[in-house]
Amino acid sequence: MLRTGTYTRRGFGAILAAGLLASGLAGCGNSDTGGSGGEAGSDKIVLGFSQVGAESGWRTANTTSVKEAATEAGIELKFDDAQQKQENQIKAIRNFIQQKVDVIAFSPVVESGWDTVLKEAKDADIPVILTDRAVDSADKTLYKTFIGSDFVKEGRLSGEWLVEEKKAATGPVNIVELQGTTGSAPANDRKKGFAEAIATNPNLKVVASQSGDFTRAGGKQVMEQFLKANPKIDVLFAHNDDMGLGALEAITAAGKVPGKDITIITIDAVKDGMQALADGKFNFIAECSPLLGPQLMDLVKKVHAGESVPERVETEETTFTPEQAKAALPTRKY
Ligand code: GZL
Repeated sequence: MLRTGTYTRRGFGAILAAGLLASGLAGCGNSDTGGSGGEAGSDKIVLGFSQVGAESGWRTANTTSVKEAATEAGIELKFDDAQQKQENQIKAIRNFIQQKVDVIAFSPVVESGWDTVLKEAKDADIPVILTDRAVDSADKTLYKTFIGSDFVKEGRLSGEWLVEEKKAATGPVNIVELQGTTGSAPANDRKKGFAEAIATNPNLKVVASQSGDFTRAGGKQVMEQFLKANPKIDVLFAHNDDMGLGALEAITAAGKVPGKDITIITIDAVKDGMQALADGKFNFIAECSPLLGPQLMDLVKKVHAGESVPERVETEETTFTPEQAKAALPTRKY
């Protein structure tokens, strides 16, 4: 069953269109990108958006940003929550094609397996924008642009901070790693960037690495296993705040002090993560901004108008220590 919500009353538009057609007053309706052009008589762009799910604080903030920006931009949004299942995203994209939306945007839950459905969108002359996560398709003509973060850099910044933090260590520093969703671009790339950075210090060793699927529950469950199997854990590197927050429960239940007995590094910088950092339970966060909505809507308008857009639009990001988190929290948008 498809979880699709339309953020304007399309049914009302159909009745209006029938009335206008009967009276010969109907507007043009169809856009020049093979789309429906929104409600009859309006030149609203119709955007079909397939979201990964609602697995983390980051995702919730990203969904809010997309919905608010669509309203602000006067774009009719058809939104689908795929509950972290690729088959649901593929169904949603096919549904958008059938409805002849003007533009499709989506955050691919995993990197692979998109070529067929993206070819169907291309054949239907509906442009596609990748947001947040990337795909590994060799054919770059299957989408117009990508907007999001450099995940390798986020992993590298996390590793570089740890190298500096542990440079005085004379013996092994055992690291456990909570990976994001298996096969997803952020999980693959953050792991890569972190591993490259810590390779400069042979004392730093990842002794266990497993997916917690970007959720708090997953982070807690896998951290419990790590603690049982590894007598000496010095560092936790979690690919997002939510898995780190779940791991906090397991660490304290095991009688250890997070931020002191175990150094904790995470990525995202959502409010709950920043609070844990300010409280000294986390030690470092690399930011990954979910506020992609406004830039996405600008790209949607340009792509719909047939204007050229950059191949890749990267978001500005930074990193935080506990002191920086305390200063940033009062004005944090997400
Ligand atoms: C990153 C995004 C990741 C976040 C997680 O851009 O895809 O997915 O880091 C989220 O919190 O679940």
